[in-house]
Amino acid sequence: MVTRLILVLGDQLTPSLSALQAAGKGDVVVMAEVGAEASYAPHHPQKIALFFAAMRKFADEIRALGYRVAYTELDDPENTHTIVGEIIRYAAQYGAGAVMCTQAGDHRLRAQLDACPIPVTTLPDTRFICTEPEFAAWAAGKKQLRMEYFYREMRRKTGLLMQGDQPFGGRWNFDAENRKPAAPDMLRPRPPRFAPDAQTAQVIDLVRNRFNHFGSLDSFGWAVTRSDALAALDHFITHALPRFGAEQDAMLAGDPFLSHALISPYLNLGLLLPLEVCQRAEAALHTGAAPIEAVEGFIRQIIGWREYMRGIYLLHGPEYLARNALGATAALPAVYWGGPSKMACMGAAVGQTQAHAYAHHIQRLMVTGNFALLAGVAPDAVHEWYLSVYIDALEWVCAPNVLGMSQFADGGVIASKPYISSGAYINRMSDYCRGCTYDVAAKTGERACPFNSLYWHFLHRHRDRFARNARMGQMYRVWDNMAADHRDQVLRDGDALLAKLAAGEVV
Ligand code: FAD
Ligand code: DLZ
Ligand code: SF4
Repeated sequence: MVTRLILVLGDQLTPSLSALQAAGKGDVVVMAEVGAEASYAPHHPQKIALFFAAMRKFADEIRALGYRVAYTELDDPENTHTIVGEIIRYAAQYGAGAVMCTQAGDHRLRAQLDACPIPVTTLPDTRFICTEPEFAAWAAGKKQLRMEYFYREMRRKTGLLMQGDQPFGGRWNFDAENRKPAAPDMLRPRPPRFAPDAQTAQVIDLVRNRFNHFGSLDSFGWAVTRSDALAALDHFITHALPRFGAEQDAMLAGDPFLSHALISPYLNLGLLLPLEVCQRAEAALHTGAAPIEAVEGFIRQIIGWREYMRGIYLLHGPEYLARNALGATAALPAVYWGGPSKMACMGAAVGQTQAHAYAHHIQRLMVTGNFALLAGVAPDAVHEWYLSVYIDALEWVCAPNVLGMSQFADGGVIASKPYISSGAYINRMSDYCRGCTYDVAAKTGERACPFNSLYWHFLHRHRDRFARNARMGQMYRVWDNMAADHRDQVLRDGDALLAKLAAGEVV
């Protein structure tokens, strides 16, 4: 029988992966740590360490299941440092004439595999709930796509939180009960930290020596096996899920994690599967361990937002990455890479990102994302930053979140209006402003919170695009009713802030 190579990528660490299920006797599984994947963006060192450590553990796990595995370590002298290079090398070594793999998540890698001189057969990635053709069929002919309706389809498809054909509890969405502002009693027991074993410690040393990227390795405590990822999930369901909904938008300077699950890297690497995660959350509802608003909110993030983002990314193809609907061109301010800042919220969000490769959704959307959008930063630079610094960042999920949801660069495919706010929102949802050099209540002047003037400056400079948006008309009416000299001062302050940022001055 002709030997085939079964390529397993770093985010395909699932024993039930379609390519592994289709492998036959004699086939060789190829896994490779390569420079090209570790540096197509300047990934946070914790992210590289997580991928390599989890890949090594997974290779051991499937060897124990009986697979033949050819594994390339990063510092293997024969390493060609690209995925296709490693396919060619192992094909020669094993006399293989064909490759099979589960379809890669990113357009980037799909294109490379399409151009591989050895034919690559791809199988669908069945770990997702919605298939690529199913999403395309759902989207076809619709003028406007909305996540909420897609989510209902996924509820029907999975049977999650359903009673017959009706939503459990009589409603599809319990968001009205969620989103409480920050309060000191939201501090929760820290999420579990998995002390690196000798093999993972070796990977951490390798990454420390080889990659000089933004981010610290010191706090590395991510699960690198499925069993530890399941323990992390159990910890979340027991200790944090009951409070998840109410606290999901809150931000506290003293707690980077609050009631968040910290499972996105495990889902994205394939250590956990979306359906099993949701089923465990649903079980907590039925045993009375968590309320409906928490469980529904959590399940919506996974079978709703996560699947929807993937669907949009695949539907729009690689051209989506170049979108820049608002024509933003500014450079990313140095604060994003750890430079000094007088803004307490930016300092906190970037600081915890550097320390843990993690920030939760509202920090990403309403602090760092909001600031980049108001400052007119080029969306590809914003995307590169998010793709680099977060532990869970893969292009298929990062690009629609950054370019679509956060930066409105897709012109409204994902968000019906831009996610922008003045300092008042951040003040309401966090305790950051108390420790800030700026005054969140001041609208103009040197000490005024930068979000305040930049918010109105953004609305003013994009008036033609947004004034007729039904969800934004009220804000334009508020602006138009302000005294003309106040508006002029706000715009002058906004100009001055943008000029300072352009000159690389600390804001
Ligand atoms: P929780 O808040 O506990 O949520 C539970 C799960 O829901 C997450 O683990 C995640 O799998 C899923 N989820 C929630 N919201 C989203 C969403 N918008 N898109 C996809 N999945 C979602 N998520 C990534 O996985 N990778 C990224 O690169 C990424 N980049 C983002 C960039 C921006 C600008 C924004 C606003 C959001 C981004 N997200 C990304 C979505 C979200 O912020 C993270 O999934 C979440 O913070 C992960 O932490 P958690 O596991 O504690 O999540
Ligand atoms: C993110 C990542 C990193 C850092 N390194 C590797 C690697 O060395 N080898 C590998 O197979 N995968 C890695 N990955 C995950 C890939 O980037 C991911 O599979 C693609 O982006 C999905 O298309
Ligand atoms: Fe951020 Fe403004 Fe609050 Fe300072 S005052 S923490 S800049 S929102």
